[in-house]
Amino acid sequence: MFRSGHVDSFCRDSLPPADQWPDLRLAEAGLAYAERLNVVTELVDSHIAAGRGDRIAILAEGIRWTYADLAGRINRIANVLVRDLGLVPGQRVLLRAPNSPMLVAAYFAVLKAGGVAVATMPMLRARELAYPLMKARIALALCDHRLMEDLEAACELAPVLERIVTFGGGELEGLMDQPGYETFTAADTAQDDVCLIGFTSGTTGEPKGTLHFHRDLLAICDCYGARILAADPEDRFIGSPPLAFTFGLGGLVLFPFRIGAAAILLEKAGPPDLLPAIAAHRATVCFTAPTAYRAMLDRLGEHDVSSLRICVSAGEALPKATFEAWKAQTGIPLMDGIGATEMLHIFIAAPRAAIRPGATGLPVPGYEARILDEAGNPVPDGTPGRLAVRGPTGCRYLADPRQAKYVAGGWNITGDTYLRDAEGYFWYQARSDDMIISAGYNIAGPEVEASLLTHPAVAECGVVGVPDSERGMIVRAYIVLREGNASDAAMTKRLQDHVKADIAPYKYPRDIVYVAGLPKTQTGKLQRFELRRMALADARPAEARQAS
Ligand code: 3UK
Repeated sequence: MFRSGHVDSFCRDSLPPADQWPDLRLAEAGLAYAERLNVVTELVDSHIAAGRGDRIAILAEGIRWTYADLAGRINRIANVLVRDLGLVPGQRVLLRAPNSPMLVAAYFAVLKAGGVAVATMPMLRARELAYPLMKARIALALCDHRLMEDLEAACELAPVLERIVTFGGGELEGLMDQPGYETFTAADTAQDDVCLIGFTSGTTGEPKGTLHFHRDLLAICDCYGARILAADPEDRFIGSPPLAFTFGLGGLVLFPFRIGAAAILLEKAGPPDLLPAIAAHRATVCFTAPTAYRAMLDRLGEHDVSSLRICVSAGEALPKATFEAWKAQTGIPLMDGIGATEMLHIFIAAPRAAIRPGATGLPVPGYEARILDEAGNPVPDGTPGRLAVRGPTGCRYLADPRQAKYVAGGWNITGDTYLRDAEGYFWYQARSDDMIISAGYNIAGPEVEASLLTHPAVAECGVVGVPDSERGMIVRAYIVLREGNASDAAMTKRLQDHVKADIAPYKYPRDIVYVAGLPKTQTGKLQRFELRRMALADARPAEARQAS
């Protein structure tokens, strides 16, 4: 490790023990960064130094900031952080706001001052905010003035938080306006100083804080960004993931800034908001989840999305049916990619010219991936097993024993079951703990979901195993029907026959439950554990009946 520029050593002291680190392979990935590195110098100030200060950096409702405008705001906020709020390098700052220009300026000001950004999902409530506050020992927060209530309530639960400064309502803006605040010298941080803590959405157990270095933010731009996405400076990036989710941070901010392109930031970015925003801003690159692409399909006709040229899907498996429908209606092949908070961004995806519909893709150049059996040995191609990856980024949890579960022998074990085909493409099967074992067969819930989604009556679905006295487990599908379809026995029969004709018949859902909506995480992922819980709750009376 290099000499740290941090004065507050909390993050460095909270890194995992050396023998639990993943291999971080920069040279092998063809990457080399200076020892002293502040990511904001590279992503923002470099454009001004190169005479590109007049290019558009950020577009939002009624806002148009050039790189020079953005750099000015960052400097002013960095001065407030250091001079008025006493921030020292290494100190954590909580950020709480919808995606907006001020959130980006505040985020980058924290990094430029050598602080560590901890962005949080706008929807989090007091109890959920208290956890990162305590875990990351956060004394200072910058918060959108409209979202103060829950953060104030979190203070009661997390007494470490000493100071909240609001923005959007004049408080931070007033402090920024002081004379002498227009310039700020970037903190002299090392390339391997921590600059952000990304908390996982915590589908099981407490959220995990993932530590990432200044250089990691560049590494994802220089691997996935340059080698797979291959956008250009004229592109305008848009999408839905919150910047607190590293999918959003990379896709909506880091990738465009690395190449001097524009970021379009939307405070509301559900499918009904995204389509008109694409049209209004003539967006060219879109980052969102498969569910959002599916939801947009139904309304594509009402908006002009002809400006789009690159569409990235991540967060959940992209079913072939969604790929095909989007291609048919827009002409654009959706670029699937698997990423993880632990890895910071996408590590398996395919370049546009080499997409195999239904497969996630190939390891992003700079990353390696392989499939292991339960004992940790590589399996032959075509055999499902645990996905292991390594590259320039990797998992370093903030003081967490679960580190030993995610990293083994220098490889990151993502918790996904995958298979690699003879041509080296990686095919998603399921989360490793979501495999359904029914009458001795291994059934991957997502494969049954992908099949159901090819039926025109199905809008959304989630498939889980339900305990069954005869088969151990049976496959149950929770289905949201498209408008105008009746949820009756005839529909159930039609859907079951459809799956039986489409994939191996033993995989068909023996049980179908119609619902109005599916439980989702704040990052938009289906909560299969919640479906399993619902299934168990229904199953109990039946078992009780059998017992009596
Ligand atoms: C699942 C996928 C199949 C997979 C993320 C892009 O999703 C992101 O990070 P999370 O930590 O979740 C990681 C887990 O999500 N997953 C993500 N993408 C895919 N499964 N196909 C995909 N294309 O289980 C993975 O282990 O929330 C995605 C960039 C940054 C991210 N943080």
